Amino acid sequence: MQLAPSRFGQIVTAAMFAFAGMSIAQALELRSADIHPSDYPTVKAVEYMGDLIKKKSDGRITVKVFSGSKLGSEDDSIEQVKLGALAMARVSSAAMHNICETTRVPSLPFLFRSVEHQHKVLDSDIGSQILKSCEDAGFVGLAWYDSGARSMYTRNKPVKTVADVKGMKIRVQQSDLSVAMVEALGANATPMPMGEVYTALKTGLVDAAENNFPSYDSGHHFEVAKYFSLTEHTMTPEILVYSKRQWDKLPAADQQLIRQAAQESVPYMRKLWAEREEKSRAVVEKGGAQIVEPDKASFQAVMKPVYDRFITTPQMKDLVARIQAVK
Ligand code: GTR
Repeated sequence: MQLAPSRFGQIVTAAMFAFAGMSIAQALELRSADIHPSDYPTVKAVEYMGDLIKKKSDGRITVKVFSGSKLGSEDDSIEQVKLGALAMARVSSAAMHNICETTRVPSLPFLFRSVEHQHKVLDSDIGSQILKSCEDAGFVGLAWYDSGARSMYTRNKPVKTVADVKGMKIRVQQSDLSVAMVEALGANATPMPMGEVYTALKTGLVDAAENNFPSYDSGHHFEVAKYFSLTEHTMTPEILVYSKRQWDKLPAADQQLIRQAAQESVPYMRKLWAEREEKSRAVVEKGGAQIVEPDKASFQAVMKPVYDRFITTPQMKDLVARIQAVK
């Protein structure tokens, strides 16, 4: 009898695990999605987590990262995670804003005073509470990753104060909070996936976008929007989410192992992130980007309506107060 190669592979795998005293049901490949290219810190961090998981499980559990939007936009991969078709997705927490509303809190404009402040908050029970809050929506939050601060970049003129963005069409992430932030600035928000931003800027569909240096670099946005104004208006972190549907089928020991590996990938990711921010800034400057130091206070001054509109429940108010109190 001739066996198809894939069937043959399954049998060999089964035999190997049977030999090692495990049942075939325990061999597990976790698929994870990321829109960023393979050299981006988020992708590297999830791969690193995969190495840890493989080691800790003696090769039984592996992770495969599908980078570069191979599995679609962030919204697409979140949908697949929710359905249980995909184990994990590393997305911007902005992609979770409309699904799990507490994730809006760390994206609030000018909430964090510094990277250190953000790390302290996300490493504390405040960070864990927000991760946990996504379970009702079908997502197990495994880790927060760095994403620095997002700043505004424009095609035609440098942005020095908030008055300069009035009436501009600005691309934002697909989140109501991101839309509201840009509207508070007196501009028009155009939500779209990251994969469409380069063309939107190039063709003039939008006048501006906003992101951190690594994404401004890796998406080649600096080639079509050369004025990068350090508004640093939000520090939306990255988030790693696991499908609750798949999670609930895992033995408790495997859940523990995966959680631990995710946490252990955080310091590694932070190191990669800090290096990449510096490197990307140098790349874009060399590529002709002009870095502008704007009047940040003028941006901060108009953001109160965003807090008023989104921080409505006692739980959200409490989270904001606790974050502000972290020294
Ligand atoms: C990046 C983030 C991506 C994506 C992108 C965007 O900073 O890492 O996950 O959300 O921003 O603006 O769409």
